[in-house]
Amino acid sequence: MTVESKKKHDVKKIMSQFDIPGDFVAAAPYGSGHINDTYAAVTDQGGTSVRYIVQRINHFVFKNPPALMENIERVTKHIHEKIKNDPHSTRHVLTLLPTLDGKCWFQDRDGNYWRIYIFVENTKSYDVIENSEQAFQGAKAFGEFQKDLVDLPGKRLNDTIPDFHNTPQRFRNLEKAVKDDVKNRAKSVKKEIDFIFSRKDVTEKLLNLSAQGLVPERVTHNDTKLNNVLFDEKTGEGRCVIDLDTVMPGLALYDFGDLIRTGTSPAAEDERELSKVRMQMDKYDALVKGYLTSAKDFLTKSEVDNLAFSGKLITLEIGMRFLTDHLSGDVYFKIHREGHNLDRCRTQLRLVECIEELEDEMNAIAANFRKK
Ligand code: ADP
Ligand code: GN1
Ligand code: MG
Repeated sequence: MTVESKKKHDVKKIMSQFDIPGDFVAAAPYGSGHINDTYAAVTDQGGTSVRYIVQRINHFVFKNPPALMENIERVTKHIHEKIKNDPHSTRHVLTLLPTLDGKCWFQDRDGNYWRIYIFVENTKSYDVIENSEQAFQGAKAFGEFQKDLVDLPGKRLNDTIPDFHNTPQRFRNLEKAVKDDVKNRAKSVKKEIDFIFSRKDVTEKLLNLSAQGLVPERVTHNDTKLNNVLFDEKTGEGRCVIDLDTVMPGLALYDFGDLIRTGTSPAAEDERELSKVRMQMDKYDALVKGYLTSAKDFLTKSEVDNLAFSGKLITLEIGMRFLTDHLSGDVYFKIHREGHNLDRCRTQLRLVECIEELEDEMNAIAANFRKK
């Protein structure tokens, strides 16, 4: 957790730099993201309350916020253009508010970068999935998001975090954290370290397929945990994909893998009772169905063949990242208690085991959908 993230921010002053009508009423921290500082801010616009999402971009994590905002501006404009005749378009894709001088971000005197989005009202996001329909809708929304970006014109998007899903690199980062052991914690997590180190081959498979040209680079979201999609409160439809900081060149399977990681177990990411972590096959089935509903026309055979594997890969990768952060003294992910990153790591590793137990069955489900 960075020191800046503990500071209180003057959201009213930040908002005064943006072209927003009405009067500021109040602002409060919002959501359960691990990275940015997010506020919901209320304005009074002629007697009507209108809310906005005001976010401080974590520039410890994202080293070049203007390059990141350039990506988000291009991507959101592109999708807005596609659905411009939809009267509810601002419910389906994020909408950035301009600053007084026409930019989409503002830098304050302390060097913090800020952006403001229209608040998508009457929606919900779920940290833990409740039913198969949500799994289906969430996966369909992320598949559609990838599909919308297949024809994004212009230059390659900026890499907002280089090597973000380079799993072998994440493995090496863990090896280094174990070696450095700055907090003297490695001894107490030997079991977790051994679990990961014995799965080195898993970390290399996707990049090998990519090097062979079997899985292509695409524009992907790269952080598709299910609380990064907003569901319509009334219809349950999952339509507005949020948290676009990591939208950049990537592999489609990174996105599907994170859907498996976050959409199949009934346990919270930081659950301490590991027996609650389970692979629920009905949710997995719904994820495959939802994702392929949107994505089957552009995916290659190798991508579809590796849908189940991607869940094991990404769950192991995020487990490695939580363990690396635990060993490094909790410098990256926001934590809310001692050992929080270790608890998060343990749920991931348990889910990897569950996937390994059911991998053949999971592969059969994906293969079955491919035939349809
Ligand atoms: P982080 O990178 O920290 O996860 P997010 O962009 O995901 O930040 O935002 C944190 C939370 O704020 C989300 O999980 C969601 O609940 C809420 N949120 C973000 N953007 C919007 C929006 N435009 N409308 C409504 N809620 C939003
Ligand atoms: C972070 O930003 P948020 O909370 O949606 C992280 C993801 C991890 C996730 C684990 C930029 O996502 O990569 O998978 O936590 N985002 C970044 O919950 O590192
Ligand atoms: Mg988020």
